[in-house]
Amino acid sequence: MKDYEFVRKQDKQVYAAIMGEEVRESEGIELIPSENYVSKAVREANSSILTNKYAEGYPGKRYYGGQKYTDVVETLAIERSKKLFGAKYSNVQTLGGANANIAMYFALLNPGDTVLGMDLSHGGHLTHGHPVTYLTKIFNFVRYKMKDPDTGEIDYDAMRKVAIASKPKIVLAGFSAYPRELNYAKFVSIAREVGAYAVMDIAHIAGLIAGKAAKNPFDYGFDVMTTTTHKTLRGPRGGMILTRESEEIAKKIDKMVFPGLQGGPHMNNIAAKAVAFGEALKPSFRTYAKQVIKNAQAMAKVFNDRNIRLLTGGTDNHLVLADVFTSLGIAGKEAEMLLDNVGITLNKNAIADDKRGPMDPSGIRFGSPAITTRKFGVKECTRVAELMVDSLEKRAEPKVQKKIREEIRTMCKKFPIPQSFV
Ligand code: DSN
Repeated sequence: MKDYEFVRKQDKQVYAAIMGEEVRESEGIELIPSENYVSKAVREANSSILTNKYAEGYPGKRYYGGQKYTDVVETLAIERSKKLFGAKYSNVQTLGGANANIAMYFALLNPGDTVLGMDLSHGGHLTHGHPVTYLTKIFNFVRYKMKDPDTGEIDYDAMRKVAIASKPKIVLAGFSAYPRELNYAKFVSIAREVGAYAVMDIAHIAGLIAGKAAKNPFDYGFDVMTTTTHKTLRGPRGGMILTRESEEIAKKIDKMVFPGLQGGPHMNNIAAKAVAFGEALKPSFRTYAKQVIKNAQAMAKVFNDRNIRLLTGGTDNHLVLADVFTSLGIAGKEAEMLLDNVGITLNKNAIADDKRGPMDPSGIRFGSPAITTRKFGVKECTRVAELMVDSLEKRAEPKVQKKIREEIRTMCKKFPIPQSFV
């Protein structure tokens, strides 16, 4: 039976959209740093019959009968994730990264409590306290920043002063647009000094941590880590909350996820998480994680060599943030569109203290997780970055753009999306 055979016969409109996405993903270069390609095994588990089952509760403690197999898959996901991250407890039921952060806040805080998190234009995430979120009506968010956006070092002295003055209950590390590794020991020491929990949102770099290519915040004493499962970790769309060792914290988190905030867990998705975590435990995943960083650094080098300003000067992880407005006079939105036209997908992004608005920022954000899954190495990533800069610099030359589009199509054909990683 061919893939999507039943959808094809039954619903032509949905089938056409799925097929369109298949072509888009295989003929273009995916550089959005929060995206990746999952294995066929993950997709099969995700579309499995387990979607039919209600399983409120946790393994061995469900509200409804018929849980023989749901308990198997959830226990596998829990045990594998604990092993991957060195955690004593894991909750694999959160539906996404935002949900994981919301559950973590509600588990650890009372209304009115303070969270010290990364300034959003310096790389933090919406759920770290952006005024558009409902969270800011309930909790008080205060900020730390980079000392210098050209080196990326966090201003730990200022951060400590804010912590002492505002007495946060959570010191939150983590980001969605920050290319450097943090000084985890400093975070933990500030959290301990003010009696706060040290929490890290590892969504972007979870795969790098699991693949031992980046430091593990738990090794420095962080109490809790929240994450998505679909970015560098290369699992299905979803979230997870890991607790290093406190049973008291883990119990609060479990109770908050269910029944506090969610209903029946998506057991098909949890089965797919278990499969992905099984893949991440294999030695080949460590090779992948290291290559992700090498590839991002190769792309950053091209931008540096061509004198395009990079926030923090380069990257230690999977993503690069370029100030294309200052260097090339192109707004991030226009750069995103120009590159989309040649078959490269990335996103516009605010840069630190961006003078332009958030909907029309100065920067672009791109990264290597998806193309590394596709087996691009340093040579190919260097070429992709050269083509990006060429395309932006020669934006008024349609013939050049056409040639770049053709070269990208040829590269994509040479590196088909793999079905299996083990
Ligand atoms: N949308 C994700 C990202 O691209 O970083 C974060 O939620």
